[in-house]
Amino acid sequence: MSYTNETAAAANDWVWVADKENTFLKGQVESVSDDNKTYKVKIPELQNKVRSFKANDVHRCNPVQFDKCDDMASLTHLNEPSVVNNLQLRYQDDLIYTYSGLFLVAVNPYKRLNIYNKDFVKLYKNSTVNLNDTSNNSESDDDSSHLTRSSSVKPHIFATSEEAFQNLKTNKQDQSILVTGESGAGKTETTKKVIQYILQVSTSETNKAASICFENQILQANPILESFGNATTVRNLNSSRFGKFIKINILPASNELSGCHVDWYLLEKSRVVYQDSKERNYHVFYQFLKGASDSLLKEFDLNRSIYDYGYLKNTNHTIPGINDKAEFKLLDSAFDIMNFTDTDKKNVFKILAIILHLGNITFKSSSDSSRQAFLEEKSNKVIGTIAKLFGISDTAFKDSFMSSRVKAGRDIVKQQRTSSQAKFALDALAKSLYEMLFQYLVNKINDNFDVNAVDAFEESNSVGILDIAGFEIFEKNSFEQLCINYTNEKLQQFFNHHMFVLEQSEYLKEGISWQYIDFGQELKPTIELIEGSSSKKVSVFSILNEECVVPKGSDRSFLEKLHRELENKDKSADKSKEKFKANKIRDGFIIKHYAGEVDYNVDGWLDKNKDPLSNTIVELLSNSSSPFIQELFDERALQHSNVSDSPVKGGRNNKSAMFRTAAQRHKQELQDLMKQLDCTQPHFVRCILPNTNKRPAEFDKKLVLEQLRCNGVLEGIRIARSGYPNKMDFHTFAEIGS
Ligand code: AOV
Ligand code: MG
Repeated sequence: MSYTNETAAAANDWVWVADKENTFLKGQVESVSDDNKTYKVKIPELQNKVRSFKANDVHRCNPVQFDKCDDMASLTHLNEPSVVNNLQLRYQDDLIYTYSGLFLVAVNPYKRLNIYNKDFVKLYKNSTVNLNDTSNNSESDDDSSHLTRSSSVKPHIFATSEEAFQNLKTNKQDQSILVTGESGAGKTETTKKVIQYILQVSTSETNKAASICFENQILQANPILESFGNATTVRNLNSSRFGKFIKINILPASNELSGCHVDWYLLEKSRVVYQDSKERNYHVFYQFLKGASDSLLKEFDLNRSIYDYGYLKNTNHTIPGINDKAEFKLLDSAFDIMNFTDTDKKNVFKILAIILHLGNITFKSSSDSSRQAFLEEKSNKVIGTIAKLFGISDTAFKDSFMSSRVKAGRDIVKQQRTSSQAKFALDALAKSLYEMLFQYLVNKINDNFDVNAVDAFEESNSVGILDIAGFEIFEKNSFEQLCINYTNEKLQQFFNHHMFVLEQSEYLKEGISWQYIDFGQELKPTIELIEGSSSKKVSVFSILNEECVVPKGSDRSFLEKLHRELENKDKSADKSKEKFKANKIRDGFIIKHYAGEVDYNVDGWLDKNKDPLSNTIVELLSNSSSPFIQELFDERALQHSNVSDSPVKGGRNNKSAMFRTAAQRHKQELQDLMKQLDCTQPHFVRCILPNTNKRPAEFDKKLVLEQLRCNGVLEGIRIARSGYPNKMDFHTFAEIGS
């Protein structure tokens, strides 16, 4: 990538040159061709060999005084190799935090650093400076102060947290800290550090006991969320399989914590029934089986052996450094601190038990062409156990997944399912149950925060911390990747727009006339391609939703329709069509995202988008004799009327308008999130994975460079460089000049 405003190198200059093996190497320019298009460069690391390079692959090195600089925006020569090199030099010295203009870049150290203790909190507390004090802004009609990090303290997540905290207090404005990065890059750890810092600086002196109690509850939400929402993956032993936005409310005048709220997004529910080899199911299943008392397990007809459960037995269940039994104790005490009663806890464990049993119902197929499902002998006992735990009859439960009701003319007839259909119905139930349980837990946590929230005369403001997976480009990309990449596209748009507003206001302050481009607009066509808009009705989501309701809709018909409706055959002026490409060879389509082209494969999208629970099962469970199960499914019944296997009867279940597909739900949740973020002053943290071996002191330049491209750091530099490259207020400039 070449950057505007980057000065060209001349003979004798030190430069970075592209190199396949090393990503880039340092060299000295021997000569430049007359047309400035080719460079001959001598490379010490290659025994002083002289090689030719195209101008685009040659970038100037920075003078040595910029080595390990705190803010990469201050580099004289701002280019990809210089940015990566600076991060690498700092990483070698355990300087894991670096600024890049508005971003705080955090490279995962993969080792415990002694930089988060109380002394560091003290160091960063009150360390911000008021930007408005240093500039002559008397003409500005903006009377709010902007407190920013001080250059006297080193880059740190505490500095970013402090900046947010002080701006909240001074401007009485909500703040947000947006943490993104790939899996294993350190988002969740970073989020915990922000919360730790905010809680430590916001504890009230006047009401200390209550404040400490509330602080403890906020901290204890985490073990619950991690037990149920995290799992061991190849990339991260403690990978969050959901996104979250935690808002901590603070009273600006008294520093007092006044409330907390958790929102969650995109829980990976497929993990409940299927995990790749070397990965695990959600932590809580192992914690529960290893840590629960004998009597509790007996009550739910469970034993301790992980190998006895279909949804767990193929997983690698002992993970170095993770003690499930001890974690169960922590979970249990977190439940107590969050005011879960014994009955609440039992209800939660009951759902886990039901899910484990659901994975043990197995089938045989009839040998004729109907492939009709038959229960294996041992499954009858399991069905009895589940039905008892659910508080419904055995036969009704069995019926709900062994057969479906279909319309035949005017009649509804019962049709036996095949083994794979029956298994699908059970897996769908297990996945939905788990998601409902997760929702229940988050609701309980939030209710508890509400009850304990401080009733104050003064209005509170919040610091919201977003911990959400970054952009993903895998070998095979599915619906989940589209949702996460769409989210990141929106967040990048938010960043670009924010940068535009800030930059614009700088120019206005200085009275500079400048047509600054809103780079947020650049992302609009891709976003519209995915979610549609009032002027663009046909989008990937709209076509997907439509195929989920039309009779005989399938992944294939969805793909054909996508190709038909979105491909830019007529080369129309519709900009969003430029972002779409059909990929007929790989049964998919390509979207040009800001971070790169992603090839999506549509296998299973209709199932992933629909609510897979049948109405029969929802109706059955909403009439359970267990009040807890009834309550869980009552809510669901209200939202449910997807004609998946039978038309919904009248009565309380008939609220068809409320049913939403996964795409509709995510779009709405994201819109709500963006609305909230729009009202905040944002702070941006980009976490970087230094290597894929989870090892300290190992810095893979290529891997880091790819992430900088995907996570908007380099995009941020590009935007910054399209404005004025150096900024100095007029008075300082005049002083230097005189
Ligand atoms: P993630 O949240 O970005 O991945 P985590 O925050 O879980 O990644 O970090 C992964 C692991 O890296 C942690 O378990 C720690 O071992 C280590 N780590 C990260 N940050 C630090 C730090 N500041 N100090 C020490 N160790 C750290 V994912 O949730 O998978 O997208 O879905
Ligand atoms: Mg995480």
